[in-house]
Amino acid sequence: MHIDQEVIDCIKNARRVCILTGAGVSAESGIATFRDAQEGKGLWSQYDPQQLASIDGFLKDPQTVWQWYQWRRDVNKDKVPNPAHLAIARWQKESQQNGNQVVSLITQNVDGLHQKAGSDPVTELHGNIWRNHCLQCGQTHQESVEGIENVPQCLQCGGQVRPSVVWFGEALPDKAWREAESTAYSCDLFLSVGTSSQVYPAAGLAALAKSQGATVIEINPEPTNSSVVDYQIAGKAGEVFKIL
Ligand code: BJW
Ligand code: ZN
Repeated sequence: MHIDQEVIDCIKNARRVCILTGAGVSAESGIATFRDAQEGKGLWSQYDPQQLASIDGFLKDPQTVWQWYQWRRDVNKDKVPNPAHLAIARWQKESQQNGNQVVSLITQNVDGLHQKAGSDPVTELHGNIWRNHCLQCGQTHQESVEGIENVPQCLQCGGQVRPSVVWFGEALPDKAWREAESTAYSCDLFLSVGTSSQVYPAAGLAALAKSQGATVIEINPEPTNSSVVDYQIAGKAGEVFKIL
């Protein structure tokens, strides 16, 4: 794989880098992307993920949605970070140590693999699949839910326990969204990695960065052709980050 020197220079010379990752960054760890799921691959292919991952879907049929998340947790629990997660974590750490760049990481992923790779901090826009809370009172559910097939009840109020992810029709966590907006607003390089850029408001961050003069680079084997992208690197994240 070849990457233009101009693009490499742009990455090396940036002062404030904002990285936004999506499901594609975890594809090489063996975690199916949302697009894959929609195209009907895997055990739950008869269900529409857009419906399962929605507040309406949970209210209508909490048991099915809960079981889908239990299945995904089971499939994902032994997955490990790939070279892209590791390279981003190393880049972040090195930049913190020598202070030449500020590298901020925002992820739409709920799988926790950036943290497993050692990235810190990580701004989680869509929550985390390994946590649960009560739909009714918001109380964090601390007990292990491994192997639990029925929607657990909140110990505090008896409400339904749900995964702490952000569903369609729900607002993003306030703090995470504010961090994301301010880093996108003030970066000079915005790196969009492994996202189809179809889900808002995350998909609007690149345009926000661009409006403030940042260069936008996209890493995706299937470029999105977004009009805000200045440079496309058409490759798998793990392979691209091995070169950068
Ligand atoms: C590789 C690779 C490799 C493959 N290397 N790349 C019209 C306009 C604007 C907004 C809306 C609208 N209509 C409706 C909305 C709102 C809605 C929305 O955006 N809908 C769109 C579908 C249009 N958004 C919301 O509801 C959000 N909330 C909101 O707007 O709040 C305000 C509000 C409140 C109340 C009422 C109304 C509004 C919430 C969005 C929450 C998204 N949640 C999910 C589920 C998380 C939990 C779970 O996992 O179950 O988040 S949906 C799903 O999509 C998940 C992802 O984080 C997110 C983004 O997907 P991503 O990461 O881009 O993955 P894919 O699969 O789409 O793409 C993978 C890419 O990787 C592909 O391009 C591949 O080519 C690439 N790839 N291998 C690099 N090796
Ligand atoms: Zn409760």
